[in-house]
Amino acid sequence: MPDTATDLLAAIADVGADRRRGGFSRHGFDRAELELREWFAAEALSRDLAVRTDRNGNMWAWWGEPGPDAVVTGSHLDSVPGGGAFDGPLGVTAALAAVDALRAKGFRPVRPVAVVVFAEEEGGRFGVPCLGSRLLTGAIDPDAARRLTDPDGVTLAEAVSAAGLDPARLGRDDDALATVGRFVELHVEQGRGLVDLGAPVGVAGSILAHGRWRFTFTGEGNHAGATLLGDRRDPMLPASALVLAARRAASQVDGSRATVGRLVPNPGGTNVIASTVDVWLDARAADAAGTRAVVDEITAAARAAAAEEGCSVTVTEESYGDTVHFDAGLRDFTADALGGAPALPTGAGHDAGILAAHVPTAMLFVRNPTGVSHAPAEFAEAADCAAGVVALATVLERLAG
Ligand code: HGY
Ligand code: MN
Ligand code: MN
Repeated sequence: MPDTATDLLAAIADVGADRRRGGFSRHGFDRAELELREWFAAEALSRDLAVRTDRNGNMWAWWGEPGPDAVVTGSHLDSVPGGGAFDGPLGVTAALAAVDALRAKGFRPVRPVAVVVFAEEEGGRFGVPCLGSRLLTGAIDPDAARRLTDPDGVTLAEAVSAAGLDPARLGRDDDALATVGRFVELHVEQGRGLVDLGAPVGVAGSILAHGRWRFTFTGEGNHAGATLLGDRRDPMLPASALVLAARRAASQVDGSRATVGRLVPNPGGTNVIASTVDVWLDARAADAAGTRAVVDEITAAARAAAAEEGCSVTVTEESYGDTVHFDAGLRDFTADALGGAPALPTGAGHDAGILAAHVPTAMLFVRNPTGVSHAPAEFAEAADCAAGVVALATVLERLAG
């Protein structure tokens, strides 16, 4: 009996387990993710899928000769810090299980089929989400990408070089892109839409516009006990004002979200007034205008708070992507193939959102009982994962048959 998607997830349940945070910390080209790459290559080879790693570190497992008009599925294996077990890996394991299911029924594709694993989808190490698919499609400047650094100061160029890739070759890969006829990504739902609809599987309609902005507040490092309040220029104050402004600004734009999940004081001593504080803002809305309005409001509040405390502030847009509307034809074809699966919007970004600008792209969602994601509690029932595999196999058979 071939492994189910859930069995395959169980096989990697120890890789990158984060004892301190809980959940998993698996980031682009780090030890845990490299171990997952080896696991994926072995699983693919055991299915006689030919594995190739492209110039940007994305892995492609081919059923048939790589060629134009391929039907590509897959997702990512990296996680957010302390992330769940399903976000990314479920799309990869379901793709492998779907290949098994199609083979078991004697299906022979007339188009090439590939299972892809995109690099650094979460941006958990180098800060830019969907880095592998952005590089593949030319959605990020390769020189800027090479200079991206992780929290330890390691550049992407150094990391990919250590992983056996040539950093000079990072960048748009027209040859790889030309093989993709359609892309279908299966993903655990990050929300409760399917729970509320009582459906195990759905399709994606759209992705919110979203981006990331880095604010650096600079004040004066000093002694927590010896420095009078009137003599302080404490960057923690405008940083705190930004956190509160994020919630306030987002509450004023319907359907938008603004989050600060990462705030790093330097040097970070308990009895030390910080000299600088870095704050990363994640902002999302139904469209570009909404996202910009939220970010502008937050930026104005941050600048005012910095001035009041005698601090300076710099703002850098680290990534941005407009609203994604998935190909209506492929969305409806997929929904129909599944007997009328519901179409859902999502606030979560995906590599499918990047590919959608280049090839007809669709997403399948698998029910998440709590809707929780980017946290150890993220979950999907085995029966719903199995329903997702059946759905994906059905869609792949229709597209590649
Ligand atoms: O951040 C996101 O929406 C995705 O999980 N990378
Ligand atoms: Mn994610
Ligand atoms: Mn994901």
